[in-house]
Amino acid sequence: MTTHVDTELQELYRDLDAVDLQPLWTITEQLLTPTPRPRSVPWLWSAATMKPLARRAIRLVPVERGGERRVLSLRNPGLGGLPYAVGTLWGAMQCLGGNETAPAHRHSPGAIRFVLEGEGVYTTVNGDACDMHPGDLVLTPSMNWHDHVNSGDGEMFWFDGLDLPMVAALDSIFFEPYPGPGENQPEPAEHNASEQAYAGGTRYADGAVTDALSPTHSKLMIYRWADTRAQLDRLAAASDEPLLSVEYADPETGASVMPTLACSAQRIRGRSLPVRHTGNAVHVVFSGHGSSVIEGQRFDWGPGDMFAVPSWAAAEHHSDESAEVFVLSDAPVLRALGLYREETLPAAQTVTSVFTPRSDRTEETQ
Ligand code: GTQ
Ligand code: FE2
Repeated sequence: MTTHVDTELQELYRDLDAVDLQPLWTITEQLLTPTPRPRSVPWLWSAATMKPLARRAIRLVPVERGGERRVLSLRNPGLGGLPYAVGTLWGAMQCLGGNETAPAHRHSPGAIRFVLEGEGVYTTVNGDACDMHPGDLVLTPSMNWHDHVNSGDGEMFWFDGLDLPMVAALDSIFFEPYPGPGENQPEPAEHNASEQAYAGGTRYADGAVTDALSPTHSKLMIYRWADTRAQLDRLAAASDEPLLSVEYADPETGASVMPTLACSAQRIRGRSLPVRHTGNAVHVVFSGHGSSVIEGQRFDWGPGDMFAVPSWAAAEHHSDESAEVFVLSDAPVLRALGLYREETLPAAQTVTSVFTPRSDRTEETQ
């Protein structure tokens, strides 16, 4: 039996809807969840899948003004088609063939590059040409001009991470092509000027940087793998922990490398306990093989593989070798806003499924 009140209530909902008003009480439980419900899902993109496709792109797609970059973005299937690795982070594989250049531009999103394979590329960051070698981290902070030049004959592959989804959510995207003359910045006589300026400074924090938000970015534009590895070696010699971590730090302030982005390197030699924390992360395997259990799903990985760990997902990592993994996260933003939370779970997760990476056509037809 429909009462008078029911009819009136239906009329109320209809009239609210017609004037663009939404009653909270019908959506409270969707909005105010007990714990974070990221839309992105744990996911892995394997090097075996990405590299043949990147090579086909090198053959078929020139790098030109307009398209700007030959970049394959990690598109998390949970994000409804958005080209983001996780809700707050862009992650991608970028490649250049021999003697190719990617034109200079600048934009409000900040970016980092972690080099995977190849030699010969330098990224010029506001006039400072930074020579890139495998394992190096290069910063191209917000509104800094940057172009990539492959001065060698071989192809090169690296991981790109950007805060683009965060800057887009804040409706603050700006982009400018380099005004010239020429599509690239002039090549300076001396390369690696920032590296020389900050040589010997403190460039890493054991564990994680915990300072409040720094409104600026590191002026050191390149962190060398030899230095990163030496930091991991030092920690490894002093501890029995299965997972060791160093965070790349601004040599002037000790803060994260950028206001929005934290970069860390991990050494895994055993099995870590599961940890969950707020904030999203993308992991990039540099060396060694291992596996990670994320919310009960096992992801097996090796060099060049990239995987997404969404906010509050329980993640534990394992390697029987001495594996090295680069991690990009949005942790500085969570810390600055008082939203960072972390907990270690007491026991290993039960593995309920094993992730099978999607393979590319080249592999399937082989
Ligand atoms: O290399 O400048 O993956 O502007 C996305 C946007 C790389 C870059 C990306 C970019 C770049
Ligand atoms: Fe860019």
